[in-house]
Amino acid sequence: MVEPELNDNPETEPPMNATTKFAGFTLGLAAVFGIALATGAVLGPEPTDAPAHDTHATGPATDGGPGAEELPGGLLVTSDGYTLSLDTTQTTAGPNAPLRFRILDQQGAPVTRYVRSHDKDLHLIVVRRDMAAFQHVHPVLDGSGTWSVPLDLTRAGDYRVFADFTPEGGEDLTLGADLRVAGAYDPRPLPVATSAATVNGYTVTLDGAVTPGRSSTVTLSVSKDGKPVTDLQPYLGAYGHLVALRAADLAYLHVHPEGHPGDGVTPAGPGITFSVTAPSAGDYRLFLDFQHEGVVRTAEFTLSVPSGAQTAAPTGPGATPEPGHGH
Ligand SMILES: [Cu+2]
Repeated sequence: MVEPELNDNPETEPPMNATTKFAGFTLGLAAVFGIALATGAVLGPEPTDAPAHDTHATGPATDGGPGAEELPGGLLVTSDGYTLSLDTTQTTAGPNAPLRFRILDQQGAPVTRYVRSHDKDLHLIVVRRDMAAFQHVHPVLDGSGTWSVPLDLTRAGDYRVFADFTPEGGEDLTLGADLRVAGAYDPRPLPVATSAATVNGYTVTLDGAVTPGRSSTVTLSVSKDGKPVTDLQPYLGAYGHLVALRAADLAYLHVHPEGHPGDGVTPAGPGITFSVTAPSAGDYRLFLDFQHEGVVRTAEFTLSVPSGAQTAAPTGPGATPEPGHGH
């Protein structure tokens, strides 16, 4: 049993120094905060209908409406008995930061057997929470069930790590976990919604109508130097791989390419078509990986999904971006 030092006892009068001044300041804040909490308790919302409120807050959705639908992917670190376990949840900024993690089963044992999907056993998406940094990488699995991959974490900030996989004998899952990257963080606002994006001399345009809660079709068309690209190369079993995240909470959407290379009907560009289900209205960030001339590039879009059915990207006379508006 260790006797606490005198200075740890708030009842005593220790010599005044920076530490105790700070402690006093903290206590003062706590007192103010405590008052605020007490006031909030008194003035809290709906003080008279507590029973109905409690039932609503904790009960399952039973009306069959949108609330009853399955939760989007990526919001949970544990789902269906599987857990995404990062070896470390905090690291320092750097261009070659090693990430190690495991997928644990219900017994806490690392999963070593997976069902391959889109050419890989596991897809790892790493996104800064403001969407200003994106990586889609494929870690390597060792015999003990530990995945590892180097990440480019040059830019500090809070990141979300998504593991998209199917355990042997299970359903496909996307689990998400937070990764904090220490350093100076300069969060960026979400770019405005556009129907065209440029990357390394390529222009990608977005067309389609996205309806909240329903599978919707979007087509991304690739051109270079003003000419449609018709010789896209297969990447991950398709002519493109699309990741879509809800801006407000980074919900990870289900996206499937339509058709696949070699099926006799799916062209190698310029259009790549996907089925997307947006769980709600709101802003989404889309990241399209496509391969051409041996290089994988990523085109990024902001997509605003309105309430009800409307076109995601304007078509007709209004579709041409106004001169002087960004890219
Ligand atoms: Cu992947």
